[in-house]
Amino acid sequence: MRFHNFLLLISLASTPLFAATAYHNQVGFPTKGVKQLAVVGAEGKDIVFKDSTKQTVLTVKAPAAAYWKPANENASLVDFSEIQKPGTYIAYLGDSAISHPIIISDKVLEDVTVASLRWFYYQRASMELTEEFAGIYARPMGHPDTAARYHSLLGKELMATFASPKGWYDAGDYGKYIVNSGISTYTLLQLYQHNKEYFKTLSLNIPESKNDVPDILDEIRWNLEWMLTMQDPEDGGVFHKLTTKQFSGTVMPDRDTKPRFAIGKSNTATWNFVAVLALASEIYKPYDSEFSKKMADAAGKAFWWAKEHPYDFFEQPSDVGTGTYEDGNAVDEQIWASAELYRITRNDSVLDVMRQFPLGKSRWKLQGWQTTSALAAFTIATNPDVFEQVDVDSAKALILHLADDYIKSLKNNGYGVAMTEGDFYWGSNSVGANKGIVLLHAYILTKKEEYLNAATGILDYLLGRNPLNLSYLTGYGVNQVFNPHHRPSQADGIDAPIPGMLVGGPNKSANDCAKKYIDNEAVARSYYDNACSYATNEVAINWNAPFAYLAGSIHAIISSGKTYDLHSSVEKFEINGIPSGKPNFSKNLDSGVRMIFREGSVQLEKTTKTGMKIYYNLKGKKLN
Ligand code: 9MR
Repeated sequence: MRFHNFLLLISLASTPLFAATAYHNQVGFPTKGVKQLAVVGAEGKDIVFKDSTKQTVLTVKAPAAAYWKPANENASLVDFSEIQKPGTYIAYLGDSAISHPIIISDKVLEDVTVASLRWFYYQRASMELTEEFAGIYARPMGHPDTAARYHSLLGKELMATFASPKGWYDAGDYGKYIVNSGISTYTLLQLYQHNKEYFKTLSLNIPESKNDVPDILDEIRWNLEWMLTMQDPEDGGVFHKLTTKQFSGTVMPDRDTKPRFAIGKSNTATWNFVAVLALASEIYKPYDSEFSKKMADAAGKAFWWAKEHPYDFFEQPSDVGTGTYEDGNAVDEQIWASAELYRITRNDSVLDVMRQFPLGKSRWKLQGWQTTSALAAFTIATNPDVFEQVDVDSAKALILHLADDYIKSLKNNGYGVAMTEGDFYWGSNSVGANKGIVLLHAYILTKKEEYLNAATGILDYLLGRNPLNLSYLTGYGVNQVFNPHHRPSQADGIDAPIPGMLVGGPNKSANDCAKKYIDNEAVARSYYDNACSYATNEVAINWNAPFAYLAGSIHAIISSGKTYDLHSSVEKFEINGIPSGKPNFSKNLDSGVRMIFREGSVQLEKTTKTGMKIYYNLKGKKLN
């Protein structure tokens, strides 16, 4: 009889009666800091945490299950922050192990920070990756870009060439795009700026590791040097991108040898260039004053061009098929660029340009390659000694409004992830990571733990606390993504993809081979781990950068207990030739405007929310 009961118990343990699944960060948790997992099917039951010797270290009653719409599921958020001893643990429900190994260690977040930053090295154009730094992923140099051409619409001499080497490949493709590399570079510069002490000594094991400059700055410089080559010396405007005319096949970088062209010169690229180089010039000054001055001067020159060309939006030429990074609204870039340039120059006419469009409610948007007001807000709010109170107040309002909105979305959210259904578009993982940055900025401004904890929840989501039970970072986690859309990883003949890449993630509108996986009821499941899915499984520098910020800042904050000093002094630069006056830019035309040829003249076309088209002449006078 006894024997019989024992068998019954064993069989029960493997029946659905006890079946529950715990979703959690599969890479690990720092010893301090909040630790949570989401359990489906365990409401009110005891979750028992055992260490590697099977000793129970903590028992937590799973709280009432709560719904999280993107997963279309009820889950209980179980907090085990009390465990603060490094080690490996397993969560049990009854006799069943319901988690992956739960790792508690002060190294784990540093590991993923380093991996996600090292990926930028793997993305370097114009450089051979040697075994010493790239290991099995060593490869020949690709894209020297020493004789790039100008697309015919730029109106340059037909056979003219220019040198545009270095920079990072944008994503799974080999293009280099100013707008996107700009925000990526900026995010990494901020990561350094906000956690200087930590990053000063962090080694990335890259070719420049032995010099006296922090490795993260050496890596960022690779892209800054490329960005500088994209400024047209004739007028200071910045080319939009440098790519082949069409995407290459799935080949290694050195096999993509078609001519590369500077394509378009745009206001968004130029403002973006100003913002990034202004911040960079301050950060690099202690290490290389000449390089720093070069960047500050380039930013000043570009500012002048952008101001004079408010309507020069990028338009994809008909013979080009590479990424567009198209944006019919450059107002947010104008605010961002002026805030950065004002910060280092204190030039009043730059301040005027910044204030032309206030950071009012219509600009309370999450940052991304197309929306940059929040970047301006970060800078203004965190530099109260540079900007006036009225500007600081509206910048703070922007950040705290966004952050509080994300906190609100955590109420009755069983996964504890501050993401909503609307976030699951192309690159949703970066939407999460960028929300994490906003939350960390709110933390810098207020020191309220709930912001830091919410940011940690998003990091946990990316590393496994999601309904697919998947770590979205290549090379990390028990159950990790394996087949990203990334040409080198697809073409190198090595099974495992290059480590440290964050894939785009679930996308409810994916229109590629992932289409059959779209789950309209549970959008966070709309994902396909297959290289054919660029819309859910590509990688990109503007997704890795916010991931690195999130993991790196959380690690630095938790391990040092310190955050960015709001009153650190700012270097002041003298830049010649910044003209006074605001851009000739009508307020009415602030969004969705493009330049077209119509009825025999160049006109501006604005599409209203209802789809109606309104036409203006170049001075902003309404024509219909
Ligand atoms: O990240 C971009 C996403 O926001 C757009 O919806 C998408 C379609 O235009 O393009 C993404 O960017 C891609 C770029 O155009 C080319 N390189 C790969 C980028 C990531 O997929």
